[in-house]
Amino acid sequence: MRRTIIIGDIHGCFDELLELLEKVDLRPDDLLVSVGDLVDRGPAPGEVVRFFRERPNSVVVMGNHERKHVRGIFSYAQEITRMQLGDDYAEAVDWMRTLPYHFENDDVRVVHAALLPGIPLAEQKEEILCGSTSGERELTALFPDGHWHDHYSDAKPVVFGHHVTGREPLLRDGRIFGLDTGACHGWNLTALCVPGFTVHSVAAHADHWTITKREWQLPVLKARQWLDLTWQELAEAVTRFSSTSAPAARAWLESVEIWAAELRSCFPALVTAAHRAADGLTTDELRQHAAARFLFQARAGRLDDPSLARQCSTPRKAIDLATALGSPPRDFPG
Ligand SMILES: [Mn+2]
Repeated sequence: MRRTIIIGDIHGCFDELLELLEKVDLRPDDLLVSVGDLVDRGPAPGEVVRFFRERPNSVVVMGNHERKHVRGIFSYAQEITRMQLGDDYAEAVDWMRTLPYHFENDDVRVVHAALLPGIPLAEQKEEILCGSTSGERELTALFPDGHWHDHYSDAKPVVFGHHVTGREPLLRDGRIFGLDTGACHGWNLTALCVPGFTVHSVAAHADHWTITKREWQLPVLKARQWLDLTWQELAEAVTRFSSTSAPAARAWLESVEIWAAELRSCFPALVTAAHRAADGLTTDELRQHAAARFLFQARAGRLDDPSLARQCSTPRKAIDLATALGSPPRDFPG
Protein backbone atom coordinates (compact mmCIF):
# COMPACT_ATOMS: atom_id res chain seq x y z
CA MET A 1 0.00 0.00 0.00
CA ARG A 2 1.31 3.41 -0.94
CA ARG A 3 1.75 5.47 2.22
CA THR A 4 1.54 9.20 2.74
CA ILE A 5 4.09 10.41 5.26
CA ILE A 6 3.50 13.88 6.61
CA ILE A 7 6.27 15.76 8.42
CA GLY A 8 5.80 18.67 10.83
CA ASP A 9 7.76 21.95 10.77
CA ILE A 10 11.37 21.06 9.88
CA HIS A 11 12.95 24.54 9.97
CA GLY A 12 16.31 23.49 8.59
CA CYS A 13 16.77 20.48 10.89
CA PHE A 14 18.15 18.25 8.15
CA ASP A 15 19.87 15.60 10.29
CA GLU A 16 16.71 15.07 12.28
CA LEU A 17 14.71 14.81 9.05
CA LEU A 18 16.96 12.02 7.76
CA GLU A 19 16.73 10.21 11.10
CA LEU A 20 12.96 10.46 11.11
CA LEU A 21 12.67 9.19 7.55
CA GLU A 22 14.84 6.26 8.48
CA LYS A 23 12.66 5.61 11.49
CA VAL A 24 9.49 5.49 9.37
CA ASP A 25 11.37 3.43 6.79
CA LEU A 26 10.59 5.80 3.94
CA ARG A 27 10.30 3.95 0.66
CA PRO A 28 10.60 5.45 -2.81
CA ASP A 29 6.91 5.05 -3.60
CA ASP A 30 5.77 6.69 -0.35
CA LEU A 31 4.35 10.14 -0.84
CA LEU A 32 6.27 12.53 1.40
CA VAL A 33 4.39 15.67 2.45
CA SER A 34 5.83 18.58 4.42
CA VAL A 35 3.38 20.83 6.23
CA GLY A 36 5.73 23.72 5.31
CA ASP A 37 8.32 25.80 7.16
CA LEU A 38 11.24 23.90 5.69
CA VAL A 39 13.49 26.88 6.33
CA ASP A 40 14.46 29.50 8.96
CA ARG A 41 15.92 29.01 12.45
CA GLY A 42 17.76 25.73 11.88
CA PRO A 43 21.26 24.86 10.71
CA ALA A 44 20.63 23.39 7.23
CA PRO A 45 17.69 24.93 5.34
CA GLY A 46 19.46 24.51 1.99
CA GLU A 47 19.80 20.77 2.45
CA VAL A 48 16.16 20.42 3.47
CA VAL A 49 14.96 22.39 0.43
CA ARG A 50 17.20 20.40 -1.90
CA PHE A 51 15.96 17.13 -0.44
CA PHE A 52 12.30 17.90 -1.09
CA ARG A 53 13.02 19.36 -4.53
CA GLU A 54 15.01 16.37 -5.67
CA ARG A 55 12.87 13.59 -4.23
CA PRO A 56 10.12 12.37 -6.55
CA ASN A 57 6.77 11.81 -4.77
CA SER A 58 7.21 14.84 -2.53
CA VAL A 59 4.89 17.72 -1.74
CA VAL A 60 5.66 20.82 0.30
CA VAL A 61 2.78 22.97 1.48
CA MET A 62 3.46 26.70 1.78
CA GLY A 63 4.39 27.70 5.33
CA ASN A 64 4.36 31.22 6.66
CA HIS A 65 8.16 31.12 6.64
CA GLU A 66 8.36 30.27 2.95
CA ARG A 67 5.82 32.99 2.31
CA LYS A 68 8.01 35.55 4.08
CA HIS A 69 10.84 34.78 1.68
CA VAL A 70 8.51 34.84 -1.31
CA ARG A 71 7.18 38.24 -0.28
CA GLY A 72 10.53 39.65 0.77
CA ILE A 73 9.48 40.16 4.38
CA PHE A 74 12.78 40.05 6.19
CA SER A 75 13.46 39.72 9.83
CA TYR A 76 16.50 38.16 11.43
CA ALA A 77 15.57 34.51 10.73
CA GLN A 78 15.10 35.26 7.02
CA GLU A 79 18.36 37.20 6.81
CA ILE A 80 20.17 34.21 8.25
CA THR A 81 18.50 31.83 5.77
CA ARG A 82 19.47 34.10 2.89
CA MET A 83 23.09 33.92 3.99
CA GLN A 84 22.94 30.17 4.64
CA LEU A 85 21.63 29.57 1.11
CA GLY A 86 24.08 32.00 -0.46
CA ASP A 87 24.11 31.75 -4.26
CA ASP A 88 21.22 29.26 -4.17
CA TYR A 89 18.89 31.66 -2.37
CA ALA A 90 17.16 33.37 -5.30
CA GLU A 91 16.41 30.10 -7.06
CA ALA A 92 15.14 28.49 -3.85
CA VAL A 93 12.74 31.40 -3.37
CA ASP A 94 11.53 31.04 -6.96
CA TRP A 95 10.72 27.45 -6.12
CA MET A 96 8.94 28.46 -2.88
CA ARG A 97 6.76 30.73 -4.98
CA THR A 98 5.30 27.63 -6.65
CA LEU A 99 4.24 25.83 -3.46
CA PRO A 100 0.56 24.96 -2.96
CA TYR A 101 -1.26 26.27 0.10
CA HIS A 102 -2.96 22.94 0.76
CA PHE A 103 -2.80 19.26 -0.06
CA GLU A 104 -5.56 16.71 -0.05
CA ASN A 105 -5.93 13.04 -0.98
CA ASP A 106 -8.44 10.31 -0.13
CA ASP A 107 -7.14 10.02 3.42
CA VAL A 108 -6.16 13.47 4.66
CA ARG A 109 -6.05 17.23 4.25
CA VAL A 110 -2.81 19.06 4.94
CA VAL A 111 -2.39 22.78 5.54
CA HIS A 112 0.43 24.63 7.23
CA ALA A 113 -1.46 26.50 9.90
CA ALA A 114 -5.24 26.47 9.81
CA LEU A 115 -8.44 26.41 7.85
CA LEU A 116 -11.88 27.80 8.44
CA PRO A 117 -14.36 24.99 9.14
CA GLY A 118 -17.11 24.62 6.55
CA ILE A 119 -15.27 26.24 3.65
CA PRO A 120 -13.77 24.14 0.81
CA LEU A 121 -9.97 24.13 0.75
CA ALA A 122 -9.84 25.83 -2.62
CA GLU A 123 -11.85 28.77 -1.26
CA GLN A 124 -9.80 29.29 1.90
CA LYS A 125 -7.68 32.40 2.25
CA GLU A 126 -3.96 31.87 1.75
CA GLU A 127 -3.27 33.97 4.83
CA ILE A 128 -5.30 31.64 7.03
CA LEU A 129 -3.92 28.48 5.44
CA CYS A 130 -0.28 29.43 5.87
CA GLY A 131 -0.61 31.35 9.14
CA SER A 132 0.65 34.74 8.03
CA THR A 133 0.41 37.54 10.58
CA SER A 134 -2.85 38.84 9.13
CA GLY A 135 -4.28 35.32 8.90
CA GLU A 136 -3.44 34.74 12.54
CA ARG A 137 -5.09 37.99 13.49
CA GLU A 138 -8.25 37.02 11.65
CA LEU A 139 -8.34 33.59 13.32
CA THR A 140 -7.92 35.12 16.77
CA ALA A 141 -10.84 37.41 16.06
CA LEU A 142 -12.98 34.51 14.85
CA PHE A 143 -12.07 32.13 17.67
CA PRO A 144 -11.12 34.33 20.63
CA ASP A 145 -11.55 31.57 23.20
CA GLY A 146 -10.24 28.54 21.36
CA HIS A 147 -8.74 27.07 18.24
CA TRP A 148 -10.02 26.76 14.72
CA HIS A 149 -9.69 22.98 15.02
CA ASP A 150 -12.11 22.91 17.96
CA HIS A 151 -14.70 23.69 15.29
CA TYR A 152 -13.45 21.30 12.61
CA SER A 153 -16.16 18.69 12.28
CA ASP A 154 -15.42 17.08 8.91
CA ALA A 155 -14.81 13.35 8.88
CA LYS A 156 -11.63 13.72 6.84
CA PRO A 157 -8.60 14.13 9.11
CA VAL A 158 -6.70 17.42 8.94
CA VAL A 159 -2.96 17.67 9.48
CA PHE A 160 -1.07 20.89 10.17
CA GLY A 161 1.96 22.40 11.85
CA HIS A 162 2.77 26.03 12.63
CA HIS A 163 1.91 26.19 16.32
CA VAL A 164 4.33 24.32 18.52
CA THR A 165 2.20 21.86 20.45
CA GLY A 166 4.99 20.94 22.87
CA ARG A 167 7.28 17.95 22.68
CA GLU A 168 4.26 15.83 21.78
CA PRO A 169 2.00 16.35 18.79
CA LEU A 170 -1.63 17.32 19.15
CA LEU A 171 -3.76 14.26 18.43
CA ARG A 172 -7.50 14.44 18.77
CA ASP A 173 -10.38 12.15 17.72
CA GLY A 174 -8.19 10.50 15.09
CA ARG A 175 -9.03 13.55 12.93
CA ILE A 176 -6.95 16.46 14.23
CA PHE A 177 -3.18 16.20 13.95
CA GLY A 178 -0.92 19.10 14.95
CA LEU A 179 2.63 18.05 14.10
CA ASP A 180 4.83 21.02 15.04
CA THR A 181 6.76 19.59 17.96
CA GLY A 182 9.44 22.28 18.00
CA ALA A 183 12.37 20.55 16.27
CA CYS A 184 14.23 23.83 15.81
CA HIS A 185 13.87 24.59 19.53
CA GLY A 186 15.49 21.35 20.60
CA TRP A 187 12.31 19.32 21.00
CA ASN A 188 11.08 16.75 18.48
CA LEU A 189 10.51 16.32 14.78
CA THR A 190 7.31 14.40 14.14
CA ALA A 191 5.83 12.40 11.27
CA LEU A 192 2.37 11.01 10.69
CA CYS A 193 2.10 7.89 8.52
CA VAL A 194 -1.16 7.51 6.65
CA PRO A 195 -3.38 5.47 6.23
CA GLY A 196 -2.35 3.78 9.51
CA PHE A 197 -2.25 7.18 11.23
CA THR A 198 0.76 6.20 13.27
CA VAL A 199 2.90 8.94 14.80
CA HIS A 200 6.70 8.85 14.96
CA SER A 201 9.15 11.34 16.43
CA VAL A 202 12.88 11.83 16.77
CA ALA A 203 14.53 14.12 19.31
CA ALA A 204 16.22 17.25 18.02
CA HIS A 205 19.98 17.26 18.49
CA ALA A 206 20.10 20.76 19.95
CA ASP A 207 18.24 24.00 20.50
CA HIS A 208 19.10 24.95 16.94
CA TRP A 209 17.45 28.36 16.84
CA THR A 210 19.35 29.60 19.88
CA ILE A 211 22.63 28.34 18.38
CA THR A 212 21.89 29.59 14.86
CA LYS A 213 20.91 33.03 16.13
CA ARG A 214 24.21 33.39 17.95
CA GLU A 215 26.34 31.93 15.18
CA TRP A 216 25.01 34.20 12.47
CA GLN A 217 24.81 37.38 14.47
CA LEU A 218 28.05 38.89 13.23
CA PRO A 219 27.75 37.85 9.55
CA VAL A 220 24.18 39.18 9.41
CA LEU A 221 25.22 42.44 11.09
CA LYS A 222 28.10 42.89 8.69
CA ALA A 223 25.86 42.32 5.69
CA ARG A 224 23.56 45.22 6.60
CA GLN A 225 23.65 48.31 4.41
CA TRP A 226 25.51 50.40 6.98
CA LEU A 227 26.98 52.83 4.46
CA ASP A 228 23.58 53.97 3.27
CA LEU A 229 22.06 54.70 6.66
CA THR A 230 21.93 58.27 7.83
CA TRP A 231 24.35 59.05 10.65
CA GLN A 232 21.52 59.03 13.12
CA GLU A 233 20.12 55.73 11.84
CA LEU A 234 23.61 54.28 12.08
CA ALA A 235 24.03 55.45 15.68
CA GLU A 236 20.60 54.08 16.59
CA ALA A 237 21.32 50.73 14.91
CA VAL A 238 24.62 50.41 16.77
CA THR A 239 22.87 51.07 20.07
CA ARG A 240 19.98 48.76 19.29
CA PHE A 241 22.09 45.79 18.17
CA SER A 242 24.70 46.28 20.90
CA SER A 243 22.09 45.75 23.56
CA THR A 244 21.25 42.25 22.27
CA SER A 245 24.57 41.11 20.85
CA ALA A 246 27.25 38.68 21.95
CA PRO A 247 30.72 40.12 22.73
CA ALA A 248 32.21 39.58 19.24
CA ALA A 249 29.32 41.41 17.57
CA ARG A 250 29.42 44.17 20.19
CA ALA A 251 33.12 44.69 19.56
CA TRP A 252 32.49 44.97 15.84
CA LEU A 253 29.66 47.46 16.40
CA GLU A 254 32.01 49.52 18.53
CA SER A 255 34.54 49.55 15.69
CA VAL A 256 31.78 50.79 13.37
CA GLU A 257 31.00 53.59 15.78
CA ILE A 258 34.66 54.62 15.93
CA TRP A 259 34.99 54.42 12.16
CA ALA A 260 31.91 56.64 11.70
CA ALA A 261 33.18 59.18 14.23
CA GLU A 262 36.54 59.33 12.44
CA LEU A 263 34.87 59.89 9.11
CA ARG A 264 32.71 62.70 10.45
CA SER A 265 35.67 64.32 12.16
CA CYS A 266 37.17 64.77 8.67
CA PHE A 267 34.35 67.08 7.54
CA PRO A 268 36.21 70.36 8.33
CA ALA A 269 39.26 69.04 6.48
CA LEU A 270 37.05 68.17 3.51
CA VAL A 271 35.68 71.72 3.45
CA THR A 272 39.23 73.07 3.44
CA ALA A 273 40.28 70.61 0.74
CA ALA A 274 37.29 71.56 -1.42
CA HIS A 275 38.15 75.27 -1.14
CA ARG A 276 41.78 74.59 -1.97
CA ALA A 277 40.87 72.46 -4.99
CA ALA A 278 38.33 75.03 -6.20
CA ASP A 279 40.93 77.81 -6.00
CA GLY A 280 43.47 75.85 -8.02
CA LEU A 281 41.31 74.74 -10.93
CA THR A 282 39.81 76.36 -14.00
CA THR A 283 36.05 76.31 -14.45
CA ASP A 284 36.38 73.56 -17.06
CA GLU A 285 38.49 71.49 -14.72
CA LEU A 286 35.95 72.00 -11.95
CA ARG A 287 33.24 70.69 -14.22
CA GLN A 288 35.22 67.50 -14.88
CA HIS A 289 35.95 66.96 -11.19
CA ALA A 290 34.27 64.06 -9.34
CA ALA A 291 33.39 66.51 -6.56
CA ALA A 292 32.28 69.26 -8.97
CA ARG A 293 29.13 70.14 -7.03
CA PHE A 294 31.08 70.80 -3.84
CA LEU A 295 33.86 72.69 -5.64
CA PHE A 296 31.39 75.06 -7.28
CA GLN A 297 29.78 75.66 -3.90
CA ALA A 298 33.23 76.38 -2.46
CA ARG A 299 34.04 78.81 -5.24
CA ALA A 300 30.71 80.56 -4.67
CA GLY A 301 31.44 80.83 -0.96
CA ARG A 302 28.52 78.54 -0.09
CA LEU A 303 30.44 75.56 1.32
CA ASP A 304 30.99 75.45 5.07
CA ASP A 305 30.95 72.76 7.76
CA PRO A 306 27.16 72.67 8.26
CA SER A 307 26.35 72.64 4.55
CA LEU A 308 28.84 69.85 3.91
CA ALA A 309 27.46 67.84 6.82
CA ARG A 310 23.97 68.30 5.41
CA GLN A 311 25.00 67.00 2.01
CA CYS A 312 27.12 64.13 3.34
CA SER A 313 24.12 62.63 5.12
CA THR A 314 25.33 59.03 4.89
CA PRO A 315 28.74 57.37 5.22
CA ARG A 316 28.71 56.52 1.52
CA LYS A 317 28.26 60.15 0.49
CA ALA A 318 31.11 61.17 2.80
CA ILE A 319 33.34 58.40 1.45
CA ASP A 320 32.59 59.43 -2.12
CA LEU A 321 33.46 63.07 -1.41
CA ALA A 322 36.61 62.28 0.56
CA THR A 323 37.73 59.91 -2.22
CA ALA A 324 37.03 62.52 -4.91
CA LEU A 325 39.11 65.02 -2.96
CA GLY A 326 42.03 62.62 -2.81
CA SER A 327 41.83 61.52 0.83
CA PRO A 328 39.81 58.27 0.97
CA PRO A 329 38.91 57.26 4.51
CA ARG A 330 39.96 54.10 6.28
CA ASP A 331 38.03 51.05 4.99
CA PHE A 332 34.75 50.21 6.69
CA PRO A 333 35.39 47.58 9.38
CA GLY A 334 35.35 44.16 7.65
MN1 LIG B 1 6.92 26.84 11.91
